[in-house]
Amino acid sequence: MSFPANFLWGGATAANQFEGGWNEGGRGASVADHMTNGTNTTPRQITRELKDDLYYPNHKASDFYHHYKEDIALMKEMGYKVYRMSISWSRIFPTGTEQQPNEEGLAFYDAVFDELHAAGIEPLVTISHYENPFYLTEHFNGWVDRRLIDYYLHYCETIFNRYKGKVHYWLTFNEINAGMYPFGIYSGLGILNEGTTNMNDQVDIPQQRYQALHHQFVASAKAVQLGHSIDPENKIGCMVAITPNYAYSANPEDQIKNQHSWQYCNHYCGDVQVRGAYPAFAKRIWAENNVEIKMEPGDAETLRNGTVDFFSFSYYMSGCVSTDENLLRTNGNLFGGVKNPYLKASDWGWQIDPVGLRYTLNELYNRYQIPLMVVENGLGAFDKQEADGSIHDPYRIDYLRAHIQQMKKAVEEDGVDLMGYTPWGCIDLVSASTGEMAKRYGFIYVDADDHGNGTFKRYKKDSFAWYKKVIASNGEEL
Ligand code: BGP
Repeated sequence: MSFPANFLWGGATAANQFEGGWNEGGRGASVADHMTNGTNTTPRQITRELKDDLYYPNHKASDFYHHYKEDIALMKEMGYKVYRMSISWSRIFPTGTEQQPNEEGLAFYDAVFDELHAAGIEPLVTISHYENPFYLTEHFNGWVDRRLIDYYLHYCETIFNRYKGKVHYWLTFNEINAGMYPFGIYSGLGILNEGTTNMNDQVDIPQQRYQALHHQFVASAKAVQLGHSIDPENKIGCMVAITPNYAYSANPEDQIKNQHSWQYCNHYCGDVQVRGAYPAFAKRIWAENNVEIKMEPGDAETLRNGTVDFFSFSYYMSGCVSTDENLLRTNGNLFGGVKNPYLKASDWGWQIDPVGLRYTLNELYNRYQIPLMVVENGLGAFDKQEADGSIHDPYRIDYLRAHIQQMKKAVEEDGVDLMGYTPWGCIDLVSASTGEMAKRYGFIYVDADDHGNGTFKRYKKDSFAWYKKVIASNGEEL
């Protein structure tokens, strides 16, 4: 017994970080188009107006817009069964508010899906991956405004109808729990308050944020119902960024703090989307943050009737929680925490923990008992291209191998129902948190630097042949 025969091996990207062509084919600007490049120590700036002397890396990104045929051919060569990608909302509705969709945008994704199917690859589409049309931020302050539910549903209806039969797997919102953190515009909420100038230090109003998240829950639940009614074959999932936290010590105060961190970081959103109602502990979180959610009549019923078919999540690292304020801290995906003395970290300070993935799979499966999918995982690292064009990335192979081994234990020994695995940034792309190209995740190297210089040519890294072997052996040869 190993991975099921129909296990969905593949890779993942998002339009805003990968696609480029930001002002081509009638596309409108997205929130990501208003963020400059940064580094691990210099935050990305957010500018309402685009400035000539600043560089906005998501504009060209990895230029999938002009390279999709060769990129899909490379995915086929690796043996992908699935490709997780997102549709750029502003390519379909440039401001997000139009009645009529942009036909050129729709046609682009038709071409991509046709190319994928010809290659035997099933698309898995994230409907909203940190890329609201910027207009919705400027004029509505993003999801704070309840009207976004209808704009989003009109977008969903358009793509569900158009791609019926071509797309069967959908995710409503990427890392929906990013909205639990003061990330405003960087999360899918698209909130940009006066006074915010950079990504790491945004003007945060918790009341707005929790209300905006509620609107996304309602929108997601309605989208699930709509998607099922348009095509009963559709499988629609949620997507949560999971960081399993450990208590630093056996001190019960550390343990309870850790339990609360799980509820806050990992379960608040998933519980609503899988179980169809806010969990009991939500009351404590609202009280602690001094917020009150305004629910409209019918919202509770909508949430109840729009639960997801499967649970997908990103997993990069684990965290550590302590009541001792003096312990060393470290960075992380969405948020950092206490440094765990048992783990090594990536060059960006994210603590590498393959066993944490098995732990997570067990926690989630025991909690929800619906199929799971790991739709992001990987190592952001500096890669060096040799004079002959090759890229030797044994560190990436080690990282992925160790995580797949733990997934395997979760499936084989613990009985977890796992649908598939799509490592993040399978072809190099722009980092969401830092805007760098230098933070690379791919099996395929893209010749571009942090300032958009380069040929954008694709090169296979050593991990390319390794992953091809993994897929061909269904995870037996690691
Ligand atoms: C997740 C996002 C992705 C992706 C990834 C890696 O939070 O869903 O969009 O970027 O993290 O993060 P980064 O690009 O910051 O290394």
